[in-house]
Amino acid sequence: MTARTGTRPSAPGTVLTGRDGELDRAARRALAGNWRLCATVPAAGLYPHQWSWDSAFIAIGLRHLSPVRAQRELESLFGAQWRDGRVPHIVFDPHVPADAYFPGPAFWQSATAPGAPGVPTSGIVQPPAHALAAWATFRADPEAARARGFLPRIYPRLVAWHRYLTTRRDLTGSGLMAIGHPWESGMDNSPAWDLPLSRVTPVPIGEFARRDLNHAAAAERPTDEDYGRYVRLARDYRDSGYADALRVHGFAVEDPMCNALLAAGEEALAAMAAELGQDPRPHLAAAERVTEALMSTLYDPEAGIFFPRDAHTGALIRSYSVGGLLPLIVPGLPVAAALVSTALGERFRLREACPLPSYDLTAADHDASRYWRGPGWVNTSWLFWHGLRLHGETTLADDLRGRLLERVRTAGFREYLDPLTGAGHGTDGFSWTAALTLDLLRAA
Ligand code: 2M8
Repeated sequence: MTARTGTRPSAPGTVLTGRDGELDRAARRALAGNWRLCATVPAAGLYPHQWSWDSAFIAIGLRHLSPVRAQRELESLFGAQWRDGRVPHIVFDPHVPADAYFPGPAFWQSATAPGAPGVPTSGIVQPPAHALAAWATFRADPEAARARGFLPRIYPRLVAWHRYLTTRRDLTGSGLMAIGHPWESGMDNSPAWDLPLSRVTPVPIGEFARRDLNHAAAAERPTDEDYGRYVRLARDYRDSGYADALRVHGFAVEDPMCNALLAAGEEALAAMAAELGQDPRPHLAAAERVTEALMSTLYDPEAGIFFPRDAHTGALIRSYSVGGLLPLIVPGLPVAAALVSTALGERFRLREACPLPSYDLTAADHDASRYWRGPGWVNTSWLFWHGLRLHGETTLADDLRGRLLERVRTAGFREYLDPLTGAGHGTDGFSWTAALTLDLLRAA
C-alpha cells in the first residue's frame, strides 16, 4: 500500500435491481469491507495485505463501481514494483501486525534486497493478469483514465514487468517464462507441482509458525510438509539475493496459464500502445512469440490440453489442471476448439461442474475441498468464460456465467467451491469472487 490518497469511491456505475440487485449490493459490501486506504485485501483475516493477481481481478470488478478506484488498485500495486521490473506477489501493509501473516516482511527482508521499493514486499511474483486488467479498467471510462493520465503512468510499468518475465524468467531459452515457486503459479498446491516439489527438502515445521490455520481448516489447506517446502524455496531464493537462474530455483516450471496471461497481456499492451500513439507491433510480435512457444512446447494434441513443463528435466508434467485450459484466453489460439472439447469431457464437465474444477475430476487424488487440488475458483472460471467469448462460444459462455452467478448466490463470496455440490470452502468475503461477480452481473 504505497499511496494514501483517494479512498472515496466516485459515483457508482450501473445499479442492478431484483435478485441481481441483491447480489450486486452484497458484492459491493464485501469489497468495501476489504478496502484499505488505497487497495483491497483478498480477505480480512487470512490474507490481510495486497496480493498481486488478486488486485488484477479486483480491478476488473471495481471498474464498474468506480473506474478511478480500479485504477488506484493497480497503481498502488505497481507503486511497489522492483527496479528490475518484478511486481511482488504481496505488498505488505505496515499497519497490520507483523505476525498476522506468514511469511511476513521479516521473512522476505525486501528492505535489504537490491532494487526493492521503500514499502515492504515479498520477492516472488504471481501470474501476470495485470495488463488485461489495466486495459479493461481503461475501457470502462476512457475519459476519466485520460484525465488522470492512467495509461501514461501504468503502461511503462507493465512493459517493464513483462520484460522481467520474458527475459530474466526465461530460464531455459524456450521463449516461455518460468515460475520458481508454487506460490508464483497462483494455484499453490496443485497436484501438478507434486513431482518437482518432491525434490525439495522441507524446512521442519518446528522452524516456522503457520498463520493460515488460524483462519482456515487444515483439511482445506496445504500439508505441513508442503508448507515446509514452500518455505525452503522462498528462503533459498531470498538468500540468493532474488537472483534468477535455473541453478537458484530448486523448483522451476513453465506454466501454461502464466504464459497465456503473458501472451494475452501483450495483446492488451498493443492496444494501450496504439491508444498512446506508440507502435503496437513489438507487443503483437511478443504475443505471437509466446503463443508459438506455448504451442510447440506445452501443447499435447492427443490430450487436447496444455501441460506444464519441468524446467530442470525438460519433461511435461502430465497433470490435467484448469491452467492447461486457460490458453483459451489467447486471441487467435489455433487449438481453441480442442480445449473446449476437453473442458466438456469427463475431466472437467463444463456443462455441470461449476466453478470449473481446478483439477481433473477423474483423478484418484482429486480432492474437492483442498485448495487447488480439485475445488473450483471463480477467477479461473472467469478467465475460461472470457476465453469462450473471445472464441465465439457464446452459448457455452452464457451458460457458464449463469451457473457461476447461481453458485455465488447460494454459497456467498467464498474463496473456492466444490464444483459438483457447490458447497463453499476456504475463507468468506473473498474479494476476487465478489469483484468478478460484479463483472459477470454486467456482462449479459
Ligand atoms: C493463495 O496463496 C497465498 C500465498 O500467496 C496463501 O495461500 O497464503 C492462493 O490462492 C493465491 O492464488 C492467492 O493469490 C492468495 C491470496 O488470495 O491466496
